[in-house]
Amino acid sequence: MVATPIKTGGYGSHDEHDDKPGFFARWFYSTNHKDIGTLYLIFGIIAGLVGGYLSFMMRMELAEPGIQFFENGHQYNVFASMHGLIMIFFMVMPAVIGGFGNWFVPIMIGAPDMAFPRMNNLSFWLLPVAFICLLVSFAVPGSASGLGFGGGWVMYPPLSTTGSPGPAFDFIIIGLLAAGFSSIFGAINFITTILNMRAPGMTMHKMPLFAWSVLVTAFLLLLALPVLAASLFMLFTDRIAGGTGFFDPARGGDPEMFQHLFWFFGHPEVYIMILPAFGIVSHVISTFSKKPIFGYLGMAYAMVAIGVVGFVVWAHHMYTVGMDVDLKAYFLAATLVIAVPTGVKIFSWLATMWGGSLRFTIPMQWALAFIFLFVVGGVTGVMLANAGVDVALHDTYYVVAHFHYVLSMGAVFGIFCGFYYWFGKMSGYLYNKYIAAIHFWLFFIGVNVIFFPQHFLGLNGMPRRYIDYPEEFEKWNQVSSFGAYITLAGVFFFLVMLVEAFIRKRPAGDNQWGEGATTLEWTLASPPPFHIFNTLPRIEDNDDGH
Ligand code: HAS
Ligand code: CU
Repeated sequence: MVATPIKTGGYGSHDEHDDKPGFFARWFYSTNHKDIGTLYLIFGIIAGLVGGYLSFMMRMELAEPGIQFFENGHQYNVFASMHGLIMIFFMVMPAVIGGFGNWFVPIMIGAPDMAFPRMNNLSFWLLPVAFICLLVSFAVPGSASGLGFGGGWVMYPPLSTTGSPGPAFDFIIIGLLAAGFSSIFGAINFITTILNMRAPGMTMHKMPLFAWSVLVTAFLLLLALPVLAASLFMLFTDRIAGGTGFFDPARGGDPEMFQHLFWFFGHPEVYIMILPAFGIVSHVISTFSKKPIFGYLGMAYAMVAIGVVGFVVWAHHMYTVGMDVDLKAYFLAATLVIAVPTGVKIFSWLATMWGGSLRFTIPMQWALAFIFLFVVGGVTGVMLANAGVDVALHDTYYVVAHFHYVLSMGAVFGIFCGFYYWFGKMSGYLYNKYIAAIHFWLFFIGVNVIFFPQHFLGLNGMPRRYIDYPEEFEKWNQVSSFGAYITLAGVFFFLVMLVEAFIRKRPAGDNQWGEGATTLEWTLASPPPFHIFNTLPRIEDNDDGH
């Protein structure tokens, strides 16, 4: 008699003959850093499509003066607010930290997995819950003007207290608290893993720069997110019946305090989004220059410096609240200081390429575009840091242009750079480089056409967060909206690239980036522990005559 396999309970459908988990167990109970990383990336892509849809609708609306198809200004503001929150908390952060961080930090430092694999699972699964809360908020009453919360991603009171009495904002509070705890748990996990689980020989000063970037980011998360959680909770107690009045001047509170609390989180948050991209770009630049990264230690400590100084510059977002001129002078000076370590990074990337044998592969194109566009966004940041200038530019499209150059073209280009660089490693397949090139060029042209004209709009005084504008702003708005269509086509080709690669299933092999590069990609940013690699790569010139 042949024994029929018995399905045991517990973790579900284990096959009798190997311990490969079934689909549900593999993806829902997962404690494997690679599987969790994959989940984060898929989640980030989905959230990115939702956030992208919201932005596309806004650009359609702003393509000409007058109100096109939104019900009213409130609905537009709901789209703007949710676009910001979704892109930040559900697209960029999950992709760079949860996705690439989970996938590659343990591998790079020679650890078997993350330190707390089950907490890792919790970190991920809090996110879909949080995301659902945000989506629900679209559909429930916000203010007298309609459904949803339209007070901006910065959630300033009184727009987020008496201005939005409906449950829409409560859902956002719950959602962001969940997302915040997800990040805090993730940060604890990364810090513990990196500090305690490095392979023998992998000293801090040998650690690949991507791991360094995630370590610094994790400290920023650990110190900044609790402040966001606290301020959200204070909003919550202000809102509920007989509220606390923390931010209500009529009850002795101070709405400006919310801004301080928010930006104490909010400014480090922008570096949370960009530092992992710095790490990714460092690997890609050195791999495709066939040279070790220039100034390895300087690169690592520049990130540490950005992280530290990033905590003491927050009020450059608040120059117009009427702060004391001495205080403005301090925040101005402190903010400018950040351009120094950032410059160290930019010039080290250039020095890495200098004299290298460059290969303009798809990830390298994203990396080069990253450097160029991030510098554009960086220098407009330096202009905004000047308190006197910012009084004119605050809350105009100039600020929108600035932060999209560092985010839509900084953080997002960093994400695509890493995605194409590691795609073969993660999926095992090769992508079609022609489709990928179309994706890159449509995206590169598209985002520049969207956001470059917004500098002009801002300098001419067009305020942000409005559904309508006077006719004088029409020309550049039309151009900007046209850029959104180009970018949308780029997104389409990204999806085509994914589908094609997974249908064709061309094996990537061990050597996707050519002779030496497979080992180079792990080691150029630092010397590796000998037992992870059989041979150390020889650094040599390309054979194609360069
Ligand atoms: Fe920013 C607003 C200043 C970097 C994201 N930023 C925002 C907002 C976001 C954001 C999302 O001081 C809007 C939030 C909102 O909704 O209201 N930002 C800076 C400065 C830097 C900077 C000085 N930002 C970022 C990064 C972000 C980001 C990175 C996300 C990824 N930002 C501001 C200010 C505001 C602001 C004001 C408030 C505006 C307002 O009114 O609301 C720096 O970290 C940038 C450093 C990088 C560089 C480029 C490379 C450096 C080189 C070295 C030489 C450069 C020199 C400078 C000597 C500087 C190559 C030359 C100066 C020239 C002008 C040519
Ligand atoms: Cu800032």
